[in-house]
Amino acid sequence: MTDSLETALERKNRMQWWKEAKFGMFIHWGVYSLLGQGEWVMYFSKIPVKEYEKLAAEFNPEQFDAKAWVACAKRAGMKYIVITAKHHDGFAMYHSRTDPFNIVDASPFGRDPLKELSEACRVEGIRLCFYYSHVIDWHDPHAIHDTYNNLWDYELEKKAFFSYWNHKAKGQIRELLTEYGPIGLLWFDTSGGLSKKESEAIVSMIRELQPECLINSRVSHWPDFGDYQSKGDNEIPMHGEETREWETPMTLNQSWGYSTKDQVWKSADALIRKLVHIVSKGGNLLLNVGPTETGVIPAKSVERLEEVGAWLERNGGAVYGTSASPFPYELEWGAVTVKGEMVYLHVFNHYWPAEELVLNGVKNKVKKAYLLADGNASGLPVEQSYHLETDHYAMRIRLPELPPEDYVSVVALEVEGGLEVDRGFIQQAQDAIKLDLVLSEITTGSGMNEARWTFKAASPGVFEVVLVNFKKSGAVWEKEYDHEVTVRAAGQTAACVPKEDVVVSDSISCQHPYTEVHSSIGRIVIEQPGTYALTLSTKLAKPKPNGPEIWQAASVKLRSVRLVQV
Ligand code: FHN
Repeated sequence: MTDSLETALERKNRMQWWKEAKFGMFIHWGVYSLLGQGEWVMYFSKIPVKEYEKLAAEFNPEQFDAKAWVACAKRAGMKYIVITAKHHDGFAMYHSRTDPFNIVDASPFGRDPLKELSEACRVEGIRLCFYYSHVIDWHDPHAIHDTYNNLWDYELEKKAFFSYWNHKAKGQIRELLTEYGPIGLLWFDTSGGLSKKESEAIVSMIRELQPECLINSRVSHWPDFGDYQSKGDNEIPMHGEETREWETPMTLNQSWGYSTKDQVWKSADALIRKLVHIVSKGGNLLLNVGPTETGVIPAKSVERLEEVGAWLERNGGAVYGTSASPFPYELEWGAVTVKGEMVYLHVFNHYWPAEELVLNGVKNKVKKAYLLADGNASGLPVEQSYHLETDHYAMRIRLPELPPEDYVSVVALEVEGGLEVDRGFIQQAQDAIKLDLVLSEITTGSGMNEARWTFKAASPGVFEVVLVNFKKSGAVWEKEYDHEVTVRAAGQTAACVPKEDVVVSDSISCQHPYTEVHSSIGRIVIEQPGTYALTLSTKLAKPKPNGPEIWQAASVKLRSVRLVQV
């Protein structure tokens, strides 16, 4: 890391609270909440600055209650809050002395919500963090982004970037770090076009003013700058995709800022599953709420958050402070987290098996297994075996007939010694063999690329070869898959031009604006248990891009190949 001279240990200590926290509240709130059309309304409707200023003059969120918001986050089991101190509309949601376009000077409200939040967070032990749109600013005549500028009021040629940068952006970042107590992290966004020198200047200023404050990757020029990676909006990576700490910013419906039209809410069930799924891959979830113009978090958000919090209240031991699953692939039935000698199996209730849960690949002896909901009361019978000829570890855990928890029921395993598992691509019972692109060896060629994995099949049979892709809304599938895709394994070849065969409606790792699409490529037969190589040839098998901010990613993203036993 070039942004600091601190040691690895110092950095680890600085990140510790955030690593343990796992779950934070994102808040998108501003003048735009008045219109109820999301936070980009000024840009999409080309609202002139003078008109937008009139809206600011009407913004009077009298029902805002910092204590209630912090209590809501706390009840949800969230450990930090990231609130928009200034979004792309340029309006500061605090009393800025740098620029009068702020909630105290330009609105009748006359209060500083960030001051009130900082006090409420301090009392409740929640870390307060600020979102700051450092490059896009549609109010300031001189802000320049490489794509999203206010060109309905200002001419690009007349913009003097440094006048915005040195005065407003840097001045406001300084204010946020000097007037609101200790700040957990600064969450930068949409940095398009920022030079390395500029990113470095902000990072040094932050390090000087609050050395403990974390910085997300969207400060730009990641991985040189920033403490952890913000994934794309609503993006959940594949297992092992990130080697550094990461976080998924996620919407509760499909919007960040308050929207009256958007009623596509994620259920509490989906939210809990997504949370444990993210944590099992080693990430944090930053879940958004968009308060109204009156200063209230919408009831639909609060209801869901309360359910998540109630679940975490009982099962938080399997979430907070845990580390990622050692299995390098998704598990159909749920997710795995680890803490010391404890292994937590988060079983999704709709996958609750009839009698037993089979988990292959665990090498340690399981000393004890129980349902977390029972608080260690009832031991569950466990049967473990090792099959030398296939080097295969099997484990069967007998379960009660019905899941004991709402939505996701946790089976706790106490293992002997540090957990050791077969980290290869092995076959899990009742599950497909899942080969994620990021963990393949990729050879790039002229046009066609080749991804290669080695996997272990435990039970022979016929396997459907399925390609898993995430498709962005509006993307044209045929433009990406305009060629034949070939899969070779066990001396056989399956090939075809992939079609959108199945659209998965309740995908665990895929959400708006993407949908998960499965395409059948053909079938292969595996005659014997054993280790096999699989190669996939397609233009879409691309190596992981190195670092840049990904908030407008590819229209069709190839994720993995699955071998589904038929
Ligand atoms: O343009 C913004 C958007 O309004 C929102 O703030 C999200 C949150 O991650 N960030 C940007 C797009 O990535």
